[in-house]
Amino acid sequence: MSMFCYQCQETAKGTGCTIQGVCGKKDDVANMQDLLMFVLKGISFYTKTARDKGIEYDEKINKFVFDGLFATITNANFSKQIFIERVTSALEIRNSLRKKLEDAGVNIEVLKPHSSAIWDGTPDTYEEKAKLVGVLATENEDVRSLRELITYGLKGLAAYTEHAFNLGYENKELYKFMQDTLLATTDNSLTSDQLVALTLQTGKYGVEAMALLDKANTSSYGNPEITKVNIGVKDNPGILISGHDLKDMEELLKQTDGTGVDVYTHSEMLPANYYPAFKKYKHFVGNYGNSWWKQKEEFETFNGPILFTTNCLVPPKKDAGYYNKVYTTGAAGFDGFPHIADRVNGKSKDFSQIIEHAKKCASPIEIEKGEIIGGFAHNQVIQLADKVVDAVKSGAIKKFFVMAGCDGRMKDRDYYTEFADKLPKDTVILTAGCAKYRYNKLQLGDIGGIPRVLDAGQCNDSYSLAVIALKLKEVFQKNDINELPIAYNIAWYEQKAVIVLLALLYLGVKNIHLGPTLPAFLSPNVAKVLVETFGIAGIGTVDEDIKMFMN
Ligand code: SF4
Ligand code: SF3
Repeated sequence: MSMFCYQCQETAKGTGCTIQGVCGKKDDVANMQDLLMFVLKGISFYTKTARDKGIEYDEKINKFVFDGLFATITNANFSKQIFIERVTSALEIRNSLRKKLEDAGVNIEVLKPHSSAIWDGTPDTYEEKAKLVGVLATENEDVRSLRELITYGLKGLAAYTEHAFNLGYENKELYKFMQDTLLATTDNSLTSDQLVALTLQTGKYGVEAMALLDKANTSSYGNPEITKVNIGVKDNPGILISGHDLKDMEELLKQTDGTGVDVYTHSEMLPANYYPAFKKYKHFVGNYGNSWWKQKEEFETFNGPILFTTNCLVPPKKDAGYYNKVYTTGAAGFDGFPHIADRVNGKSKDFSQIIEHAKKCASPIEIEKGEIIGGFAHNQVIQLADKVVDAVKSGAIKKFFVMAGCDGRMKDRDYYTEFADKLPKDTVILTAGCAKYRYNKLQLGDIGGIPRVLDAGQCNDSYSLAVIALKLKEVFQKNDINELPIAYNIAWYEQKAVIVLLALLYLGVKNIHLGPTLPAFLSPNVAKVLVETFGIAGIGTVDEDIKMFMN
């Protein structure tokens, strides 16, 4: 075994990647990510101590911690170099914070710091140390399971926190929670019950992070509105933007305006098409392609350069035609790909390099034609509330199915296409995240003008689905969200889906079905707790599941 990672749904053999990631992450990168996680815990020890003692520290440290967590999520960053640099910076930050506390008279030794707060090394020693501090360093499988469940929730939380931060929205409680909780994962005195409670707390902060990001997005770019998104192409060369960061989207649209270069969204960036502030750009053509795992074919035909603002990046083959056309920015990274630097002093990122590159490329080859409809975030749906409520009261809509989450490359996800297709015609799918690509191009029709697939947006816009559910609870005067005619059949892949799941659990949603497989990081005992306390279940066959849900 040269690495160990089981944080995503596609982990090898459903147990863990031990030689190389199914995602393409090499062992050395996986190990550097583990080491970064370790040192972030060390930093968190000192930030917590500083807060406890009322000693102020540089705000940039908060950002460093959530940035670091974000960079380790599945398919975001494959750059060994970036992780080595981050570990080095993390050690410097940690050590200077320690010095600051000592200078203020704090006796660190009596606080019995965890080894992550003490260990020091140089890049030539990182590899060796990394192998000792990974996931398997926690021997008890139930404790490990709960610690990792919490940690993956924190990674998702960090991603949403970062997007909100980029738009100038902060909630300092989130920083404190992330750091205190990272540190709590090193605390051997915590009982399983306490860790379960911390899992739900993570869900609580997940709700807050999603609410913050919702506020950041809608205040900056307006409320998403019903939109027919073009999936065909135009004649100009284009840039394809992928990932989740809307600030990058805004700056790219501004900088490409009038250059003769068009902009297309890819995968999780599709919902950018729903925002009023982006729609006004004539060179914003629409969406190209499908969810992340089809990128190897779709990037070839796109012809122009591709910008990754976050996950999901699939490492391309060296001989891929688009190999020299991929750019990363923010949390995304890949050794050898140009990385567009962060904003400095409030100035925009500089996308000129990728724009110049696009000008030299051919225009995209059309792979699809037509439109898909979306933009059903909470504000829009609540405007349609009367119509929706009438449809429920008249029996025209029997049930809603929340099918939010992620897509993935495994064949067993055909389940979701078949499930959507076979659902009775008096049901409506509420979706968010890239899971939608499994059914958003099926012709599922509408119910009295309400489309049968309502896409709220990106995975974080699952928040909208929760707001809609809470609104329905109010309208139908129910005491419990679980009394509504809403079923939850969620697809997960990476750690943002973990925070969405924990957020739903925190909101009291029961009987969530999670697929296509349950997480490998749930030990049998932890899975049992989730089943018994929250009614979590996996999926079966499409026919049996539809029957079960409709009863
Ligand atoms: Fe394996 Fe998933 Fe980890 Fe990649 S992120 S190494 S596929 S478990
Ligand atoms: Fe998709 Fe990667 Fe999760 Fe934001 S783009 S949902 S998998």
